Amino acid sequence: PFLINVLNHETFRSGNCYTTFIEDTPELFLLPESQDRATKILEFLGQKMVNEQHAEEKPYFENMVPPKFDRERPVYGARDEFRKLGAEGFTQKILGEKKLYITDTTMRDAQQSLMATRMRTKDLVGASDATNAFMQEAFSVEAWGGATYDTAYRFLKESPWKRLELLRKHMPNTLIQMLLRASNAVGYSNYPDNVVRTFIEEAAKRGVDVFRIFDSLNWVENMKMPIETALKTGKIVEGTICYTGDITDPNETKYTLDYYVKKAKELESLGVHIFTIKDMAGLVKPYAAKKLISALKEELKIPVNLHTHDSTGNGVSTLLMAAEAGVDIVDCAIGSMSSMTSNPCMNSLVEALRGTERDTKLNPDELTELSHYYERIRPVYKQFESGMDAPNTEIYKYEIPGGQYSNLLAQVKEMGAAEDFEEIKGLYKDANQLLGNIVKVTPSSKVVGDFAIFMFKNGLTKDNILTAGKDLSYPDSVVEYFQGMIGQPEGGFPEELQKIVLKGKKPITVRPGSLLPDEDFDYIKNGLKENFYTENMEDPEVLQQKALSYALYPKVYEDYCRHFEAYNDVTGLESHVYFYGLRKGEETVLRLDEGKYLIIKFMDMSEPDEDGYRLLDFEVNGSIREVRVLDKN
Ligand code: 3PY
Ligand code: ZN
Repeated sequence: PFLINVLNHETFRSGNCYTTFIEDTPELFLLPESQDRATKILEFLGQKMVNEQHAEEKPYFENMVPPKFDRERPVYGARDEFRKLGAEGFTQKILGEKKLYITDTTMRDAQQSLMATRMRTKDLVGASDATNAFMQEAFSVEAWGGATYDTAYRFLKESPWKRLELLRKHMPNTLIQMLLRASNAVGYSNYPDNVVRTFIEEAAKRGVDVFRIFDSLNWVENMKMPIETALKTGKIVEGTICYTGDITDPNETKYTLDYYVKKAKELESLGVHIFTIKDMAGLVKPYAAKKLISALKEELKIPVNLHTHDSTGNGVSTLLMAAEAGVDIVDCAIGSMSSMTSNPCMNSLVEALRGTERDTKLNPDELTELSHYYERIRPVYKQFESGMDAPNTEIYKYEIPGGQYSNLLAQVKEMGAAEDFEEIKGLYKDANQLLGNIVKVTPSSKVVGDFAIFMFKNGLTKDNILTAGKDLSYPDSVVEYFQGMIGQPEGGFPEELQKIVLKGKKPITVRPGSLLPDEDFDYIKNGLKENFYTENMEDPEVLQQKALSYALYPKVYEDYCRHFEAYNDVTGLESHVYFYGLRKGEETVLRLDEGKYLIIKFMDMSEPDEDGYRLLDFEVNGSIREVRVLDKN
C-alpha cells in the first residue's frame, strides 16, 4: 500500500519529484486502514464540532504532559510484597507496622466524586508510571470499579477492560484496587449470581488485586457470595460496611457503635483480609473516628481501613484521629484532586504525619509533582464539576454521598429547579426517613435521590405522602427497593408506604440473586458476534469481557458498539479534543495503534446547505480532507 501511495501521488506522477519527496510527503504513510481510521475520526470530530460544541468557544487547554520521575530508580511496591507473602501474609504483616498505609483514590473515587467520573483512560495512564513509582510505600491505588465501568462506555466511549489492562501494564508494582457493589457488581441493581461471579473472576485475572466489597444496605447476606468468590481468586478482599448516622450523637439508636462492631465481626468471620469503614458522605466526625477505630482495633484481628470524604472540611482531621486510634490504612486523593466532594488531601495528611511514628513514608515532593499533573488536566473536566467550592457542614444533616451531590445538583439544574436545591436537599432527608432511615450509597442513594425528586415534582411531603401519594405510580428504583430487589434494609421496610408503592405486588425477603436465572453467556456472545464489530472479538477472553459488559449494561454496551463501528477507537485523542473538538487552525496529533500518526488540523466549516449539511475542511498529514455533517441544531 505504501508503494501504491507513492505511485499514485500527483507529485511523483508529474516527475517533479526530489530526493526529499518521501520525507516531505507524510500522507504516503497513510495506509488504507489508517485512511479509514482517519475518516472515522474526522467524522467523530465533525459531529462534535457541528452538533455539540462551538469550536470558537473552546477555551485554551494544554496537551497532557506526564509527571516527571526517575525511571532508573528501582521500585518495590505493595504488589511485590503481596506476591511474596500472599493475601493473608501481607495484610497480617500490615498489622504489625507503625506506618500509616495509604490508598490513593485519585483514579477512581476522587474523579468520580469531583467530575462525575469523566476522567479518560489517556489521562489516567498519563499519571500511571509516576504513580507506580511514587506510591511504592502506599497500600494501593483505587483505579477501577464503582461508577467508572459504565461511564467509560457511556460517556467516554472506551472499554473499562482496556483501561484495566493499560493501568496493570504501567503500574506493575502497585496493588490495583476496585470498588465492587456486592451483588450489584458495578451496576445499580442485583445481577444473577453467575454474572457477579464471572465478573469478579475476570477482574482478578485482568489485574485487580484488591476487591473492596460493600452492600448498599449493609446487608451481609448480599455480600457473602461475592466475598467467597473474591477470596477464591487469591486476591485481597476488603469486607466493607458503609457509615451512616453519627455514633457520637446520644440520640442515635440505630447506627450505633455496637452496630458497626457487630457488622465488622460478621464480615471478619467470612474470612475477609481487611475491614473497611466506607464513609461515602463524609459523616464520620473526627471524634467519632477515634471512638469507632479504637473499638474496631480492639475487636478485630485484621487491619482496619477508613474511607471518608471531605465535603464538610473535616476529612484530614478525621483521618488524623483515626491514625491516633491505630487505623491501619486510610484513603485519600492527590492534592489537586482532593477535598470537597472528593476524599481528603493526601499531601496534607502526609505532611501532618511526617516525622511522627505514623509517618506514611510517602515523599511530599513526589506528591506535589503528581498534584501538578492533575492540576494541568483538571480544567478540561471543569464542565462536569459539582460546583461545590467550599466545605459544607450541612452534609451532616442531609447525608448526601460525595459522588451523588454533584449528580443531584446537575439533575436539579436540568429540571430548571436550581433555585429549589435547598428544598430538594431537605426532601432527600425526609425521603430517607420515609424509606426507613437507610444507608445511602450506590444504588440505595439513587433510590433516595429519585424519591426526593419525585416528592418535589408531585408536591409531596413526609406529612402528606400516605394520602396525597396514595394513587401515584412511583419511580422504578423506589418500587424495586420496596420489592426487596436490592436487599433488605436494617430494621425492615416501612410497611404502610411499602403497600402504597407496591400496589399489590409481593415483596421478596430472600437474596434477589437466589431468584434471578443465570445469564446465558454463549447466547450473548453469539448475538454480539452477529450484530456488532468491535476490536479483538475473535479473542475468546476479550469476547468474555464484552459479554459481561452486555450482561451488566445491555443498552449502554450496544450504544458503545455502534459508536465504535461508526468512529472506531477515539481513546487516543487528547481529552480537550475529545470533549471540545478543534478550534479553527488548531492542530492535534493522534497516534494510531499501528504506530502511525495523524496530524489533524481543522481549517474551516461551511454554512449549512439546503439539506442542513455542513462541509468541514481538515488537513490530515498535509492533505485536505473534507467531511459532511448534518447540523442537527
Ligand atoms: C460507588 O458505588 O460508585 C461509590 O463510590 C459509592 O460510594
Ligand atoms: Zn467514596
